[in-house]
Amino acid sequence: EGVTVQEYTALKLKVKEWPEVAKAKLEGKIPEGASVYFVPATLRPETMYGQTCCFVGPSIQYGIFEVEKGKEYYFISDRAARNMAFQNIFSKWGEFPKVAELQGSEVVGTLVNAPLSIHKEGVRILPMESVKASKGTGVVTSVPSDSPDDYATMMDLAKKADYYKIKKTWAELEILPIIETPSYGNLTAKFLVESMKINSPKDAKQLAEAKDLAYKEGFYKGKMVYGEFTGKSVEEAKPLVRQQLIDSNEAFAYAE
Ligand code: A2H
Repeated sequence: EGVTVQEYTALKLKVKEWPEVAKAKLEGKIPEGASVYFVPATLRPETMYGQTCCFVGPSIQYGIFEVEKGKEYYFISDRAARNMAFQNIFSKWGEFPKVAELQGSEVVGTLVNAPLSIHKEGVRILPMESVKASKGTGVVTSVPSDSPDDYATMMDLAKKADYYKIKKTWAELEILPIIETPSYGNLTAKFLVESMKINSPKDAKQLAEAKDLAYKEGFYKGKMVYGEFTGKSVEEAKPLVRQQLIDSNEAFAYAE
């Protein structure tokens, strides 16, 4: 790990409906009327309009932590909960009460509301093998227009839906153009994955290269083509969208 601090935007995706496995395990553990949120950490808040699902690592162990008793609960890794407890995110400094433990595979299929996403009906929690337990919250929201990892994973999930035990339609939501770039058009991740002939989310080396290209082009040359900040550069829009999400209590700052 480096010495620089990563300033993430932690987004709050509210649970609308648990799958049966999770529902059974959570019986009696979350008070009636409380809200549970999946909390992905992102570096690209300006792309949140295009969220199509949210990833967890299928074999990672997660917790549901009590942020405000009876009211607000977060689904994140233990490591992230500990970090958040020292960033004034929980009600008591240094404390992060865990009310339930779940493995990623047990929450696949959960329906959540993704703030700003055009998919107002909600998006699904889906599995991604490359999610690292040691980074962010262990939860990653998926924006296949601008993240090559997300794009490659969504394609694979749709192709092998039975193998992943998901409904194919969960991985086939519309991919929204959000950012126009001079070199890669308005679906940067799709363009790079296709032109670099990346066939699988396991092509780690090529995906790392695509991620680097996408990030640089998007940040330094990208222009918004969707949302309230259409016409602004990505550099300008990024802090504006972030602040808007924080002000509406749909996100908070998280650093590590
Ligand atoms: B980004 P950095 Cl549109 N495991 O958000 C794997 N990847 C993780 C993760 C984890 N535990 N936690 C966060 N991430 C992803 C959006 C996005 C992201 C776009 C384009 C690029 C991009 C939508 N996914 O990231 O290593 C999250 O995906 C490429 C840099 O801390 C987060 O931002 O620099 C980013 O990686 C954080 O990566």
